[in-house]
Amino acid sequence: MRFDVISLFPEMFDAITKHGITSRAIDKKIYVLNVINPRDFTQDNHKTVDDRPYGGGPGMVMLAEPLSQAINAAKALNVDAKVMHLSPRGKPLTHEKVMQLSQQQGLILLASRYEGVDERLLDALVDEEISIGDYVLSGGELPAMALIDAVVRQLPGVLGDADSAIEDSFVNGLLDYSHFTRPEVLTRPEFDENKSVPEVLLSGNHAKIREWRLKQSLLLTRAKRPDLLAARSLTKEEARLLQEGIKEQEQASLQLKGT
Ligand code: 4FM
Repeated sequence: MRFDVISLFPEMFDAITKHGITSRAIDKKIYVLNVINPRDFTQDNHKTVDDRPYGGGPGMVMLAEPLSQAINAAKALNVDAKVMHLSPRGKPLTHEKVMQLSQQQGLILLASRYEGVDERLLDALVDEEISIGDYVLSGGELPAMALIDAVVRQLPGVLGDADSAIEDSFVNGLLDYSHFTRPEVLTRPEFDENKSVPEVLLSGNHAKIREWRLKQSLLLTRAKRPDLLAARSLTKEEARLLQEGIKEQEQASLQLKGT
């Protein structure tokens, strides 16, 4: 897959090209990331990329001219790619949308800055607007990187077995179960010594461990993201484990209250 990103801050993308899974995937030639700087397409001595808004008001607006040239350069390198603008006014980025984008040969991502972009540029050259959430950031670079990271994780050969399993747990509409590692007892005062690692995880009984984890996932999702549970139907096993888990939690809380 090929990403061409339009950004005034190309170095920011080192965060994903130089670190972790997204860096490894470049080494494995699973995807290519190229950043195009609209400042390189300016003609004036000051390399101007923005100007004051018509009608007045605070802040600056990105000029259509350098942006259109940058996008056209990206289109020459990434034929047939859709141009996506990262913006709070866009459609929410969801797991489903990420899966859909991961089927594309290439994407062109416009990461804008300042208070906005000349609307005529958006009308002429942007195919789709995407938002990563209902809050305002200082630019589209972090949203573009969030999108690239989420999409690259879905490309064949990127995730090892371990990471794939974590992914599966959210894909199935439930939160991941809780994890524990060594040592078996934590002794610093900030840790509750009575909260030991669940026995079943030390048992080596893999059928029981699987059941415990599924029950944990169901209980955690009910407690932290009831909306996810409401949007999903349960298998017979899941319904049984959830009911068992709720009863166990009720018993435990009664014990604590000393009844
Ligand atoms: C976007 C700043 C456009 C300036 C932004 C301009 C955002 C989000 C976001 C900041 N993008 N989801 N939330 N961008 O806040 O996608 Cl002109």
